[in-house]
Amino acid sequence: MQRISEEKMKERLRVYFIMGSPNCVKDPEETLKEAIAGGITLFQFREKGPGALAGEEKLKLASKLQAICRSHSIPFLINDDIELAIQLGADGVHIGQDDEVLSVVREKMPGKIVGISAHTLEEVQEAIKGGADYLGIGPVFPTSTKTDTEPVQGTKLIEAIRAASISVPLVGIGGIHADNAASVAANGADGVSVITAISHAQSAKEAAHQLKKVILENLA
Ligand code: 3NM
Repeated sequence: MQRISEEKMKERLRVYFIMGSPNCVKDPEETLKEAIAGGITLFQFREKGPGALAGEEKLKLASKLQAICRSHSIPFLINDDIELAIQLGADGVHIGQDDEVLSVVREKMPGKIVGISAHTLEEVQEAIKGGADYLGIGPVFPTSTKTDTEPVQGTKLIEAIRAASISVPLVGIGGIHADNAASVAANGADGVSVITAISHAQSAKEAAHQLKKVILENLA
């Protein structure tokens, strides 16, 4: 099965919303619907952190969120849990450096979107070799959503990737919101991945809309 083209992937990355039930102040389904109404372009179900659902409950919420994405033609990705992604027929997965080996995941999910987090140029090269469709680069800014991150790095690695003429689709992640997203796009990211900027916003719709505006106005 053919992989998504770089060009299409980049368009999908403009406003990449990540969420699980521990991130939500409102109902997760409502939050996702609002975010979609605001213009998010990609969604990742990441059920992690204090109070995260497991087993049947996790599966149920994933199915509901997948159905919402499907009815709005927003690709639905799952964080880490490859088996769940296969079981649900998700549109793809996102993995970290410590999860399953990328090339194995790639083989398990032919034609699906496979993304990976990368923190050094070496990891970037390995990810491309292993068949990643996109990279998550972070944390760009301080974040309290994930406690085991690498050190904050601003847009340094994103700039280095583009300076090396590497065209791989990528997003910045970590502490990004509408007020600081401009520099992430201007320095070479194809979009931004956010959790709290949308999931904790008074209006998820407005937050997504503002982020999209900033990204589209500042793409390099
Ligand atoms: N990964 P928020 S930072 C899930 O640096 C995740 O790889 C990161 O949440 C990385 O938008 C992060 O609320 C959390 O800061 C992003």
